[in-house]
Amino acid sequence: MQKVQEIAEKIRTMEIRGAGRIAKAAAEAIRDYAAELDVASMEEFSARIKEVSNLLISTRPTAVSLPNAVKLSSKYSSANVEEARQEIIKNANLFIERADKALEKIGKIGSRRIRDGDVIMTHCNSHAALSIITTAFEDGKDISVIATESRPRRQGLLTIRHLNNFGIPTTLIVDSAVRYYMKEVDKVVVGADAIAANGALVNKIGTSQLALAAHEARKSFMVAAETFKFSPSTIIGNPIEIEERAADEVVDPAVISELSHVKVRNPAFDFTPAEYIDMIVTDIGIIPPAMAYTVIKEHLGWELGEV
Ligand code: RUB
Repeated sequence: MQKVQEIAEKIRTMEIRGAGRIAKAAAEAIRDYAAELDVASMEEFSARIKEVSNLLISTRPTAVSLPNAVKLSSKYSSANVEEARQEIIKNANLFIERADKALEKIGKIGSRRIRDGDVIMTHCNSHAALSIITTAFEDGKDISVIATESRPRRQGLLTIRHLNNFGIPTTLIVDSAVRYYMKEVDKVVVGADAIAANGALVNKIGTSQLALAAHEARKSFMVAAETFKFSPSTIIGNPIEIEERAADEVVDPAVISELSHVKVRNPAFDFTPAEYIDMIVTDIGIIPPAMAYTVIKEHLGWELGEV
């Protein structure tokens, strides 16, 4: 349990971050917990797996990859502890393998849509979006990137370091300069924390500003998302919760404590409606946002159950 608690804390504090990475970390945590779980009965086994599943899911509320990873990894059908343990180990490993392969596939598929000479704008730090950009570059395309800082946590600094390691010419801008530079951009490529059944995207706060500016300038807006970033529960009307993080990520608490009429809001994600999205690059191919429902039904093994 201690190891799971440590992973959960790392996800909560964002030492492990990015929707894909937290999903993989959760799958690994469940697998390792199940492998060592010493219980006297099947009831106890079920209860303990449920407990760690809930703990992991509670760490960050927006990225649907997290509950999807937990659900797919902790699946078992046997009523025998040893068999159920092996099922969980197998399912978690399958999920981890699927996640790694998905990133590679998204890179290969998405890079075909990148042209020689393209200027690509990206936001925050998405491993799926970066897979497309670095694959295109390694395929010999002469591309450059405009990367946003992504306040308040400045994940853009991770992105520019990653791109620099590949030797990709990159410009860092502040978030408010997005519209100013959009005229120089050919394509926007971003990642996803969740995609709803209606094709709406949930991603790092500020993503919808990139989408609006791209729409206005008639630039193409691509989303890179593994199929496990699609949200099954949106089919039955559940909204996607937007995580609100602490005010001290935005401003020094000492400053605010002096200002009795001021409060600070810090939403971590926002919604981009489907109409601003040209394509979603997934591990099963490029789809229009209108196909989100089909992806959920056919690729997440989702059943309606009790509504
Ligand atoms: C990260 C973020 C990323 C998505 C996709 O937010 O919004 O764009 O998670 O990332 P945070 P990936 O830093 O708050 O976790 O493609 O790596 O899954």
